[in-house]
Amino acid sequence: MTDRSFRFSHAITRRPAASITAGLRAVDTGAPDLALMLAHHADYTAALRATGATIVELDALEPYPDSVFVEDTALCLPEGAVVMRPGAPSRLGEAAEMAPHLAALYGQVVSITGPGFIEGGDILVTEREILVGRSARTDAAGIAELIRLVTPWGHKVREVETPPGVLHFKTDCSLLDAETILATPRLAASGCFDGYRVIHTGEGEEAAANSIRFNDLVLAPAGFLRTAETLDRAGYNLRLIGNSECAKLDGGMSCLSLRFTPHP
Ligand code: CIR
Repeated sequence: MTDRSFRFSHAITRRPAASITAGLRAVDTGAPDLALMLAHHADYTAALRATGATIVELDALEPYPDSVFVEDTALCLPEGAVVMRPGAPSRLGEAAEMAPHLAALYGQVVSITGPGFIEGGDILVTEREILVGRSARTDAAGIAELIRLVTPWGHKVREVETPPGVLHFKTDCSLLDAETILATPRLAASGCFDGYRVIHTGEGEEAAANSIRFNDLVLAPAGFLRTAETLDRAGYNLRLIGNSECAKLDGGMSCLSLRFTPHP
């Protein structure tokens, strides 16, 4: 068993833009505080860097309010990067902005050209497969194009459902290690993780499901005590990161980075 699904040499992040106040959100819970978001973002980036990985921090991109959520722009596999085609019209252009940064680090960069749509937040890569959730942002045509692109690289894609009303598949789950997934009970109930070990988020703590395993750390949003205790007891090296401002825009730990180890 290798552990390529959570060992990373690189991550790309992008500083939040001042235009974040115009970012997309399902429910308006108030304007994000940019200064606090920048502080949380700096903690997040420092935690990734502390694992020894190279962190590429991109400048803020004002024309795209949601551009801090870089995960949605690409799928980064060891063999190459796939530039996504975001299903949110205001985010479509973010993918092209990311492409040159991936080309600087990868030998192979390919793109979803459409007509389908797909966002990185709907994609969970495990040791054995790539799970892709259909959602309001990711459709069957987008997934079909992804399958055509990554099958020649030896990857197996499984199409699953994102629970209704949930933004992205990974809003409700994350990979903790080669065999273990942190998931909300509502997503795990669908059976999509049968064959994996599943750890449930604590009662009323669905928002803790969007965490990330990055090398020896698990980065989880602060403020979810039951889930944090469970992860701690299970032996994960937990780092809690403030997420109050990104949460106002339906963002969490995974959205804030692209994580990868390009094959030489
Ligand atoms: C959006 O609605 O697209 C952003 N406000 C949040 C994106 C979060 N991304 C993610 O979960 N991968």
